[in-house]
Amino acid sequence: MPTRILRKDDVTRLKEAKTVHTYRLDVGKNMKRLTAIIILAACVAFVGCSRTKIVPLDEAHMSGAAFLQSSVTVKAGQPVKFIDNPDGAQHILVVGTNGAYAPQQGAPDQLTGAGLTITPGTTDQIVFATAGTYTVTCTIHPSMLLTVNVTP
Ligand SMILES: [Cu+2]
Repeated sequence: MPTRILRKDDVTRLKEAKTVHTYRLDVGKNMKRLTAIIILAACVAFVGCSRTKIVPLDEAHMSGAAFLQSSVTVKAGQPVKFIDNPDGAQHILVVGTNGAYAPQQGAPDQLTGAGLTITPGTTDQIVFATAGTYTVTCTIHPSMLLTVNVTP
């Protein structure tokens, strides 16, 4: 193998080359880390998006000016859980449609007349004693409608 005496320039160039080489290695490591982070983030995002929240049939969640479910189903004598999410608004629930109370045979007393006032972060359990189909609305937010199916 031929040899030659290195001049000062050559030494500098070699040092620079080594530095560049080391730098490339670091980029390689960082790319692996970055790739791992991206894959991890993608997994987290995927799991987050694909996770389906299973809500029991007897729970009616409210957020903002809406029921998050269109219907609930309970057996006669079992309570419906009206759950006002902490990020929600105050609601006044009555039996009826479009924000107006409409008397209905068998409807729970709490949902008649002035209605049930429910505040964010609270849950009210209302027993439907009589089988039937009821519609619950909110006098503050007339677009809120919930069908309550009460089975015998
Ligand atoms: Cu409301």
